Amino acid sequence: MDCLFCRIISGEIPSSKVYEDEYLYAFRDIAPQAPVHILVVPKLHVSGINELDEESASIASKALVAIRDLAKREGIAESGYRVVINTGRDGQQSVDHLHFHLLGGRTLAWPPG
Ligand code: IU
Repeated sequence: MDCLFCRIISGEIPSSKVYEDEYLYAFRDIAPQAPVHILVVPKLHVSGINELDEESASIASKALVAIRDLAKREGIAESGYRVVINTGRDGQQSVDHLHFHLLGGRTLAWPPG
């Protein structure tokens, strides 16, 4: 298994876990870009949006529900937050296992760089 996030999900590499269920694993980003920076990752390995199929797309929709609940729990639901899926080279995706960034806790700039 050479996928970093698969190794984090399996517990082989430690992480700061904030949520887990049958389909998803969420942990604090090791290099946070905002006071709240959580990665929500489907346990099923899929490289990114381009590789989504029916099963993984259904799990990705569960990630949105988990993000809704995490945002509430982290106290950023009312002030606002951003959900990001970096995709491919130009999208600055660095880990080829689909993941949602949940960013909040400060006013975020727009447009992104
Ligand atoms: P990206 O969208 O693929 O660029 O996001 C990968 C994220 O994984 C990035 O924000 C990293 O800081 C984060 N990360 C991590 O949390 N733990 C790690 O061991 C490694 C990367 I490597």
